[in-house]
Amino acid sequence: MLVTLIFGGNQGDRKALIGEAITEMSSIGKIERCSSLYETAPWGFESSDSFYNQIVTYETNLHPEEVLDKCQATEQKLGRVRSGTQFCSRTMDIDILFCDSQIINTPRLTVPHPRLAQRNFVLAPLNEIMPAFIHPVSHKTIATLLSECTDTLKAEKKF
Ligand code: A4P
Ligand code: MG
Repeated sequence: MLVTLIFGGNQGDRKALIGEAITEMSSIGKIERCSSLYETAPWGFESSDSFYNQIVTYETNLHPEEVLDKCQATEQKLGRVRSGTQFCSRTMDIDILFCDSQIINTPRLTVPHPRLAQRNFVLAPLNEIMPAFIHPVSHKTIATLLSECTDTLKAEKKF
């Protein structure tokens, strides 16, 4: 299965933490593609600390819920503190965007990620590495979703 992950954080050494998380997650399988690192203002909440985000695809033999377990263990390892509020500052958030073209709705997992089409910080790096990929629910390409996205926060390519 090709799993697409987004890494993000707005606290601590953002670039180093994302690098560590990407390496840690390579225990699930081989890295296939990697976007640039993007900087974006916080989406959905107020903070002066901007986010870095990066998207990586891995070829893995694990099941989606096992990938989620590894994402959550890696967040913990890199100092994530769960505050209980939905959109908040954090050292590391790892979300699953896609698992091949599967549609998953379980108590723990919604794939494709339900808010990805509303966010430039997801669509800009996705468009860099897989513009022609077809979203399995909306049946639109990433390039189309980006062109239709009304998010006003600019995702700036940094590295
Ligand atoms: N969960 C369900 N589906 C998934 C999935 N596809 N991937 C469940 C990962 N987790 C999934 O997540 C809460 C629960 O979602 C998990 O227990 C898991 O079972 P969480 O990581 O504990 O909480 P969260 O990340 O704070 O919440 P959520 O709803 O994932 O927030 P978002 O939507 O990820 O938003 N602005 C910028 N610029 N960049 C960012 O990266 N991130 C957020 C977080 C807000 N604003 C941002 C950014
Ligand atoms: Mg999350």
